[in-house]
Amino acid sequence: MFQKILIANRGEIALRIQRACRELGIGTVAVHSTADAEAMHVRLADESVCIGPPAAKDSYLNIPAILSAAAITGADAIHPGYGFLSENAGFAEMVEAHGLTFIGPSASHIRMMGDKIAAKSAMASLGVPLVPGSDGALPDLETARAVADKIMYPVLIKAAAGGGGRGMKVAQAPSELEDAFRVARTEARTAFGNDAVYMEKYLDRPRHIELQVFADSHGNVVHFGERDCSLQRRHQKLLEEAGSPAISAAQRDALGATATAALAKLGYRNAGTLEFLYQDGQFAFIEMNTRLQVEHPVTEMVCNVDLVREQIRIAAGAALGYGQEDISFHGHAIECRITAEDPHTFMPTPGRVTAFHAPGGLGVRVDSALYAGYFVPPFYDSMVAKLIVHAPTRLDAINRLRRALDEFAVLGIQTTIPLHRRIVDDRSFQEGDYTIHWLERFVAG
Ligand code: MV4
Repeated sequence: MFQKILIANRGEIALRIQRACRELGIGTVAVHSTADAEAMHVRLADESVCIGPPAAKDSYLNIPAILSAAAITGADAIHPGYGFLSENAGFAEMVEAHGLTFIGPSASHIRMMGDKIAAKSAMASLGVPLVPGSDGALPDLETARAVADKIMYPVLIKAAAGGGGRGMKVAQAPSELEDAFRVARTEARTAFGNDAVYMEKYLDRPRHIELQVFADSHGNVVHFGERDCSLQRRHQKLLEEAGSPAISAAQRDALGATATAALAKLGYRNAGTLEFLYQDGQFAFIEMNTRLQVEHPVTEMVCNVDLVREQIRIAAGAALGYGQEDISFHGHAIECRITAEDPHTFMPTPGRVTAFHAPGGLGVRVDSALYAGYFVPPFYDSMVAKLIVHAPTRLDAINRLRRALDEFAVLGIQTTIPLHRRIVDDRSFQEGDYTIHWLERFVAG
C-alpha cells in the first residue's frame, strides 16, 4: 500500500480523497495556488506545497510544479480527482515515468476514451449498443450526406476530441447538413486542434444515464449501477440520482453485464463511467469518462461502498476481493450540486462566506470545503458544496432532500440552494418524469 498520496486538486474533492487516505492510514500532500493558501484542503492535509499563482494553468494544471511537489514530499502516488489533469494521458504517463503511481486508468485507456470515435468503435466491437451513425470519422461532405440519408434526419455532427457537449451541431434536414458539417469541423480544429468529426442520429428527448464500473489489475470487473444525470443546464449537471427513476433492476443488470464484459476484454483498470443516452427503452453508448466523477457519492450511498478507497486499493495492485453477486443496491440517493452563482442568471458570485451551517441527520451527507469566513475565489469552478441524501425510497429521499435544503445556510454569497428547493417541489421532478431538456425549460419558465 502507498505511504503518501499527493492530491492534485482542490475544494471538496481534495477533502474527499484525503478522507479515504486517512482511513487507509496513508499520508496526504495538498497542493495549492497562492489564491488557495487559506483553503480547507490545505488546512486538513498532512503537508502542503504551493504550486503557483491563481490561474489554473499556472498551478493545478502545472505539471512540472506538481511533479516537483511529489518529489520533494516523497509521495508515492498521485490522485488527480476530477477536472484539471484527471483525463490528461500525458500527465498519467509523466507520473509513471517519475516512478510514481497514477491513481486511475492506464495512459493508453485515457487516450483511447478521449477520442470519442475510438471509444465508440472499441465499445461497438465488444457488443455495447450505439446510436445509429457513421462508422468512424467523416472524411468529407459526400460521406456525411450518405450516412445522414441512411440513418435519417435529424442528425448530429460531433467532434472526435469533443465531449461534454462541446463541438456538436444538429442538422434537422438535408439543407442544414453542409453548414453543420463545415462549422463542426472548423470549431473542432480551433477548439481541440483535431478536426475529426463523426455523425449520430439526433435523439430528441433522451435521458442521460451513466454506469459506474470498476476494474482491478487482475481482470476482475464489476459495476455499481447507474446514475441518472439528465437534470443539467448548458452541460452543467445540477442534480443526480441513483438509481434512475426510469430504469428497472433487470435493465441495470443487463446493461451492467454487457459493459463489464466489454471492459474486461479491453483490459481496463480503475474507475470508469460509461455514458448512455436512453430513449424509447433503448440504451446507446456515447462516451466514457476515465475519472472519478463529481456525482460518485450517490453510487456510494446506494451500494454502501467507498469508491475512492477502491480506486486507491486497485492502483496499489490489490484485487477487488468481491464479485458482482456481492454488490447490492439499497434505497435511493439524490445529490444537489450547490454552486456560488446567482440562482436566476447563473453568474458566478465569488466572495466572503459570512456564515455556514450544513444540514445533518440520518441519511444526509455534505461534501464541501466551505467554512464561515472563507473567501470563494473567482478563479475556479463555482461548485461549493454537494448535498447528498439517502433514504429507503425515492419519495423518502425527496422529502429528506427538502428538509436538508431548508436547514442549509450559506450567507454572504448567493448560491443555487433556492433553485434546488424549487426543483424538489416540482410535480414532474417528483414523478421522475424528465429528460435532458427538462431543466432548461424549468429555469426559463
Ligand atoms: C447527443 C444528443 C442527442 N442525440 N447525441 C451532449 C453532451 C455529450 N456528452 C453528448 N450530448 C448529447 N449527445 C445524440 N445522438 C444530445 C446530447 C445532449 C445532452 C446529453 C446528455 C446530457 C445533456 C445533454 C444536453 C444537450 C444535448
